[in-house]
Amino acid sequence: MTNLVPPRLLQTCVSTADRHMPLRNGGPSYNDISPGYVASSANRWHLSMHKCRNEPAKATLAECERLWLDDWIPTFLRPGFSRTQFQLLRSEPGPGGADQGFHQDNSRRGLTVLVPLCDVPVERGPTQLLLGSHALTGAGGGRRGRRGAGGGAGLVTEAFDNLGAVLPRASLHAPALRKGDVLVYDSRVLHRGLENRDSEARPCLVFRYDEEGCAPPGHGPLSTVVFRQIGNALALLARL
Ligand SMILES: O=C(O)CCC(=O)C(=O)O
Repeated sequence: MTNLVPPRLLQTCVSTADRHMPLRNGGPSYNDISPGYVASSANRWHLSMHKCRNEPAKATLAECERLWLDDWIPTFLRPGFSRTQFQLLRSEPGPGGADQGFHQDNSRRGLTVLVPLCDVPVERGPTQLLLGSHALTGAGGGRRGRRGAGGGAGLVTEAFDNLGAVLPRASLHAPALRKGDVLVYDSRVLHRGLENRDSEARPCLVFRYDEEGCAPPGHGPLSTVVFRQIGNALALLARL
């Protein structure tokens, strides 16, 4: 959605986030500033706001949430859903950077809401989405059945069963975003953060919502590897 976050609220979010992580390059290391940053891979840093004890900071950042939480998240998710993730994510440019691996945020229905705290042109490594791939899993909806439980072989079988239907429809998109835009996607959509080839970092807020009984990510080591490869294959075919 374009231009959803009003400039004043966005500016408050930016300055609050800036106190927890430097939004520009060249600052001291994250752990000097805010213990709790976790590097998920080279040049990608996450700070869970669920663990952050600074309540005013959390409240300010969560103010954004009112823009989507009451009105339309309930039109997609069943009652009883909850926010399961709230984090600051920063992907940096520089040596060692690479595209993230394709993954689902949850193998069952959920929503991911990403709020860029800066403009994200293509060279700054936006989120790349394989549209249509949500149909690989969770088509029956609801809690995990036996097949989807634990993210093991059952989930892989489910994905392969659905691959024939997904293949002709899958398409690859990495939309450039403007500060103030909000990117929302079904948590089952295979996606990844692209390498940041710019000179500036890409900071964003990530909010995730999941239905009751569908705790994320619903994947284990086996399905994580298989789904990454399915993503690579679908992306390759989508480019043809
Ligand atoms: O970097 C992005 O845009 C996507 C982030 C993501 O999917 C993740 O960290 O799990």
